Amino acid sequence: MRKYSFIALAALGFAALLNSCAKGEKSASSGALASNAAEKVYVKPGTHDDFYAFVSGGFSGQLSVYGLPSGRLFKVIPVFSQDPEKAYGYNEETKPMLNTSHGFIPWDDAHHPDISQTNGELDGRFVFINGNNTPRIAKIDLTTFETTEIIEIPNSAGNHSSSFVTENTEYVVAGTRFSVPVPQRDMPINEYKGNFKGALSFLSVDPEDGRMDIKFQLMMPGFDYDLSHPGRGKSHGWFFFTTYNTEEANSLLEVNASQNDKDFIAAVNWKVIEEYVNNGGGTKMPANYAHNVYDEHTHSATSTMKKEVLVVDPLKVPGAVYFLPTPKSPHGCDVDPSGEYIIGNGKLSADLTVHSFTKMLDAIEKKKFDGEAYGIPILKFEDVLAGTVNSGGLGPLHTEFDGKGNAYTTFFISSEVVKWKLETWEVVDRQPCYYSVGHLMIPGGNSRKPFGKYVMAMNKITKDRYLPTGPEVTQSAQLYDISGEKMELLLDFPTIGEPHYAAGIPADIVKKNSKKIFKLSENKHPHATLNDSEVRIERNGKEVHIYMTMIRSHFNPDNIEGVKVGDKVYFHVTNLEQDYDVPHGISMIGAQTSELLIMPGQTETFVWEPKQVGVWPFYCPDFCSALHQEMQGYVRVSPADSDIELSGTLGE
Ligand code: RUQ
Ligand code: CUA
Repeated sequence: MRKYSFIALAALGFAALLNSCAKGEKSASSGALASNAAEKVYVKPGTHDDFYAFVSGGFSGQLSVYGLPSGRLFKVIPVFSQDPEKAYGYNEETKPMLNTSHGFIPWDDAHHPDISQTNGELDGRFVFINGNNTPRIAKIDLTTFETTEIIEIPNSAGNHSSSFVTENTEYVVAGTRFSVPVPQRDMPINEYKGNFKGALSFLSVDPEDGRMDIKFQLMMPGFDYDLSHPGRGKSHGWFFFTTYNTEEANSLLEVNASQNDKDFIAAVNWKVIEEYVNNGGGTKMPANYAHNVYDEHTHSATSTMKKEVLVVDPLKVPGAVYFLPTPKSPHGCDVDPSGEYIIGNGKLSADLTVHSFTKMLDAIEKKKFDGEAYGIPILKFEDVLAGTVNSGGLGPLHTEFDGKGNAYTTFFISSEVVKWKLETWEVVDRQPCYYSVGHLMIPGGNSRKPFGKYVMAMNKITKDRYLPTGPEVTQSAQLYDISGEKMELLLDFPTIGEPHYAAGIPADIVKKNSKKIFKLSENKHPHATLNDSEVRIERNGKEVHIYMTMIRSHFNPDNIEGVKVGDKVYFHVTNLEQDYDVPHGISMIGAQTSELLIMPGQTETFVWEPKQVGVWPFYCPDFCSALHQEMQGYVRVSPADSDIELSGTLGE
């Protein structure tokens, strides 16, 4: 029976989508005409946007940086994927960033960026983001906008309920989507039920330098853990995770994981577990995972394999975990700025379920349980329910808050953003999205202090919204003004990859800390060439190391002889410039790595393995000065048995 109702719901949803597309077209154009939408997103040439938006790239594995309200793209920060533009993952310095227990993995699926917080407010120091595919959490430093740390998550798979930070960035949290055998082993898949486990990982973040470490993993029943958010204010100390597939099906999940009328939101009291762990609780379990750290002074990354992780059994910590029944395979799990309301969006439902933190504590205190799952107490739905939003939409996914008592929920199937009021649960506005919206973002929307001026919707499908580009068309974001009673669509702009979540922050918090150059005096790269007197070329068997400098508009040296076929040539190149925005690049014909783009004061290395005898040019690929085209040089490559001596010259 259940199966039929699910299919009916999906069909209904499809009809609703078609409907809303047709309706929406009209209201959007009249909306734009009726106001000064263009003016509201116009950022005059030479002036700055009010907000940064860090938008996940989904299957591009990267994070892009946009300005709001203009929707202008400033930078794509390489995180989990190699990037030839910046040589990330290609040069010798950053290759270790992509090391994992599965070897060098130069791709991932990046979903949920979240900005570091102090006292529940955005502090603009770091952005964290998860890699789903080969479970990893990355940290991006917002002084350099570079990825400076990646830690692999063992015992995890499809790292999706990640990476969300607690109120003082005590933890960045990573929950497994797929449950797996822990430890991994060869076993029949159909013995999933009762045997697989779901690890929820709490990564501590050092308050001084931001260094991450897996503090503990909570070993939960074998459900799918979809999304999560921290408690804040009164609920600080708790973390909430949506689950689906509490049926523990292992095949045809679209039917078999939609059997239960309610799945759970898992409420985890991390403070109690932290105390338990600090007092010696938990079990050290053998593991194998990479911890990769980029050092700004050596301009280089190191990768360390870790061999142990601390595992906590929830049943051993009284008061650590409770289940809140939540209808219809909930996806988004969002907490309002006060910390009182926990919203579970049942993606097969039309209504939103809002749980009350106060009621939850009360029910726990009175031990009003409705059974248990694998020993974890289940609270009674009615006892924790704060209210239901009868939305009239279909397929609710994610909710954000404006800090003025309103919440905004996306509906995938009916393709719209719905505005509703906290506490009265009444729907007050709705606007169509083009089309099939997933996440939405209000700057600071996952904090105690949202900046409720704009909401950005991230859409899965664009169809006819842009010029066609063959079968694959862009995905996109849409910006709405939410400063008034009614939301107003202002702008469409294309995104890179599939935008899942985004994190926004007032520009002023970040831009004052943005680094302009790397100081040469602080360059501790082991192969740096800090002035022209250190320029040299050394041979070590078949390895040749060229210690080279660059400054407007030449390389030193620019003529190199004595390299032989079969050599492995390392170019260690230092940019001696100390002015803002004067990078230089170097690219070598036939090099199998990418070019390098080197910032002022920085050193980078690439490897070239010449295969053919000849005189081969290299050049600077970044138009750095009026004489940029003159910034070039040659390497003479002689036969393997040649006895030409290594030499490098400039101006001779
Ligand atoms: S998901 S469209 Cu990967 Cu955050 Cu909800
Ligand atoms: Cu340096 Cu062009």
